[in-house]
Amino acid sequence: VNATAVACANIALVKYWGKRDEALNLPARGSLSVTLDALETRTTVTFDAERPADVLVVDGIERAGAALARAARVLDLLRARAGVGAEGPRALVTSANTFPYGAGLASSASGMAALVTAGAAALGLDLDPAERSVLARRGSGSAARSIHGGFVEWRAGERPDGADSVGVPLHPAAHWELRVVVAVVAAAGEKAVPSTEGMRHTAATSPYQPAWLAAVDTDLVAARAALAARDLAALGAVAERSALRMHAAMLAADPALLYWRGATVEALHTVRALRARDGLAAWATIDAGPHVKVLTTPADAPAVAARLAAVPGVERVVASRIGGPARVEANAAAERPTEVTS
Ligand code: 2P0
Repeated sequence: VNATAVACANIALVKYWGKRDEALNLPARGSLSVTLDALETRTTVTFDAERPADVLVVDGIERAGAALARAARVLDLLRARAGVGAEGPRALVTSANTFPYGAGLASSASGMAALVTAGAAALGLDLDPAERSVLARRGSGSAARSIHGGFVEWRAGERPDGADSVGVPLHPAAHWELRVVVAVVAAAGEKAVPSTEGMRHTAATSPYQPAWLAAVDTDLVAARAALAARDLAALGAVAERSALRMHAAMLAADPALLYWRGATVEALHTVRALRARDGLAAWATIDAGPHVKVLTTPADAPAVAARLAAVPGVERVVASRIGGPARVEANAAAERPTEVTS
């Protein structure tokens, strides 16, 4: 009883930063993302009645603590959904990323989406994408969006049980050929504050959090319209201001939450110069880490990538297409997961 699934990371153009319910991962507002084809997680889930506890192996390293707890929480929900209950079989989860894990590149989104998709298949559950989105959300909020491909909105929902807090596909990847250039910034080995903790801290101490949240619904309306009209200047402007307002709220927390490095700021200046001086399509967004992601066109992507690669402190650049939905891999049964000892 095993299955393998692949899911892509996503990058929010209208950001999620704040919860109305932490236990259920219900967001204070909606958010809107693009799926990134180049940032992918492949996960195999193997249920085994003989296994005493769930085990999580990511990129060849056995993980404990918060990462294992999150995976086990989602596996518990899947076991309950399958009717095998608390005494059901434990799982070996082996996961591999095509990009750095836990570095502010949305590995939790693709990881949880792949885990839910593979876990459901391994248990013989036929769950529709909305149901998988709700389960993935319980593992990590942004994972609700990684179930779908293309352009996705995570509706905040209204129900206290979170059944309507779900990722909704707005447009498939084919709707609009865009590129996202990811500038990976060296973080000097410093461990970033995890998003869950960062959101809690911002909500508790930042006087700007209410102003940040008040702006989100307007941005969602503008982003939906820009997407439908394929108006990149409008979409880029929304994305850049959403990211910077979110970071303004973080910076106003006490003590301040500062995810940026020097290269982050230099990359922002570069993006502005690419637009103003060179007339290229380039709009920046930044998540809970130092990396800068730039929304651009296929034609401008090479120039944007070259200029970002030349920014001191940028380690490398990855240009991504818009990705597809989380999916089960056909010949999963033939694969044998590797046992890892810690
Ligand atoms: C986003 N981020 O919309 C925002 C912008 C980071 C900055 O969603 O606590 O790992 O598991 O729900 O999903 C990252 O937060 O946090 C995130 P939890 P998650 O992409």
